[in-house]
Amino acid sequence: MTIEKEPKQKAQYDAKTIQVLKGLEAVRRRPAMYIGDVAQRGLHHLVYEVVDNSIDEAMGGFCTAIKVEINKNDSITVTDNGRGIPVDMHPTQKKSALEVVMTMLHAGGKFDHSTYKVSGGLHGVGVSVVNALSEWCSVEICRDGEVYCQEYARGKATSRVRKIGKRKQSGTKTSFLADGEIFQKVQYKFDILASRLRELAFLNSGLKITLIDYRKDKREEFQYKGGLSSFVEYLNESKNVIYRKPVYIHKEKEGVDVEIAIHYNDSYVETLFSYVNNINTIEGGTHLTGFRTALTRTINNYISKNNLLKNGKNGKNGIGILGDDSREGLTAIISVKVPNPQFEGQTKTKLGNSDVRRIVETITNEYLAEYFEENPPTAKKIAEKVISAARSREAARKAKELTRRKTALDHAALPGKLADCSLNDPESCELYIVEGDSAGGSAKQGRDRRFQAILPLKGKILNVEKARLDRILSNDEIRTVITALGTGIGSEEFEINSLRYHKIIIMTDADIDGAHIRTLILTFFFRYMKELIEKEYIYIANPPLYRIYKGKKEQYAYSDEERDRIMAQFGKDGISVQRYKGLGEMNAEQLWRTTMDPETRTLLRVTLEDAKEADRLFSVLMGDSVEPRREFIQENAQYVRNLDI
Ligand code: 0RA
Repeated sequence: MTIEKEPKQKAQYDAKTIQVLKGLEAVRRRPAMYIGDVAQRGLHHLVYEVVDNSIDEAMGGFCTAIKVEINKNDSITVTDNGRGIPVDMHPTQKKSALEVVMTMLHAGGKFDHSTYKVSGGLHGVGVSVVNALSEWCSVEICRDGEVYCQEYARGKATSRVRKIGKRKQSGTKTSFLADGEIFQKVQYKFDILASRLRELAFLNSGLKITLIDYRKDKREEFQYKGGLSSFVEYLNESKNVIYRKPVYIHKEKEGVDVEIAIHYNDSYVETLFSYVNNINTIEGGTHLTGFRTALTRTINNYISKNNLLKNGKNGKNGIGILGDDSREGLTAIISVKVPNPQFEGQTKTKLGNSDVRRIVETITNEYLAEYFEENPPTAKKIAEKVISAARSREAARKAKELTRRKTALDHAALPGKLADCSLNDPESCELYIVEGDSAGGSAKQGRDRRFQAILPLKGKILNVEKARLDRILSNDEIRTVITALGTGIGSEEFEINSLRYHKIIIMTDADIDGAHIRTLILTFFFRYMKELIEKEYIYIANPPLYRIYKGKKEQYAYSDEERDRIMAQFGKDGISVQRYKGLGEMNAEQLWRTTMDPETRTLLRVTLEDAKEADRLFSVLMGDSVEPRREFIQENAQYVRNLDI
């Protein structure tokens, strides 16, 4: 998860306003159409686009190593040892194939013989898009013992394809500098690139991916012989698994390659990620449906066959096993490679191919049933875990009923501590979740009561990482939050359309306790109301750290650098600096002016850049295992202090 500044306006584009333009001009005119945005996300997307081409080559079995270098000036170099982009004359374009791939929109696919090429969506727009959005770009290709190269500027070739030497090893090396005229800021984040490259290494077992950062002499190598098994082990690092080795399935059927790794742990959360052709299918789709159906069915069959539910048959007299029960404490990855994926959904990350559902379902059913027969101790542990989940679901249902009654939308049901706003339209309404009654009091006084609601939280909220839903719902602070939001909770009940505010702003002190409370609240949203984060409704308030004043002059600083700059401006004599240790030190008027006034405040927006890393991070920070947490905090001392998750 990353936190970035709230954008002042969202990029808008609609099909009618798009001019049909020749070549790459269109890309430069409307970059967001091709790479999503021109902020951090889009910038990193350029790297993925280039790497994806090398990954395609690896999936075809022609490439075993990829190197990604962040150079000192934030240009990027991607090198692979594949066959090299063809350089011979293109039959119709009268240019070398290389030049066509690099300078013409969507030319990439035409050459590509690799089976699992991705079509549509954000990925697969082609390396020409990267070229168009780069100040300069250069490609070096080794094929048939020769080295060829060509250079470009803002999408246009600035040289011919020429031979520059001899080398035996084939491959492609692409370098580019993202265009400062297009991107807000050309500065890569090592961790963002690292987590995508790590993921690609998990998804393509054996492939070696190296990331080198020359700006700070950092280097990391990702290579996993275990593929998805390594992936789930990585995700489970700070959890207690209930059997030793992940259940691993890898089969091909009707041209669809299906790979699955399953490892249960003793927690109560489900961590299930799905991929199609290396793309994270955030919205799921047929592959995920097939897997879920088969998992529940196989476990259910095993339980009935072995008569493990003592109180009668499933669904009769006793409890039945539902899908949710079979996924409590489950960490699993499903990755399919499909020749012609149909992507659907709002973000084009939902697989639509209906045959894939049947294929995944059949493979999972067959393999799992066999696995359970051959590994009774593991099967029994999984069954017991699932049965216990079903039993406590019953308890949770009762607790939930209580909350639901309280969630009814009439005002009387809203928590007494909530100072609601007068407007009703969720889109213009904001909820401030504030640490402590005293800051809550200032916020209530200082706010614009038309559209700002204040909910003070006293003390710490429950660590949801260590509790089941029924216990979570018996926690007063959490119940208050759920009721104020109006959405309800749980897979059946959560209803985003009932959300009463489209900005939910967490406002805590800038100290360790504040960071802890913020993490607890974020963990709760991440585990139980993920859609709030996906829809980017969650924000973090950014209160000032210092007040600098001299005579009548006064300014607020939000970082040490800003403090120093203001102090230099004011001059040395008679200057005073107040360091804010908590929100409570500001009066209502100051709090409004520095932190709550939409005209002047900066909010930090929480985005789900990377659900896998966020998942791991929350487990590490909030889970039981001490060792990974200690390691993590040592490695990321700075990171944890600011809690930039
Ligand atoms: C199409 C055909 C061939 C290679 C490639 C694409 C290719 C593209 C990229 C992009 C980055 N690295 C790459 N490596 C290979 C080769 C066809 C042949 O040699 O027969």
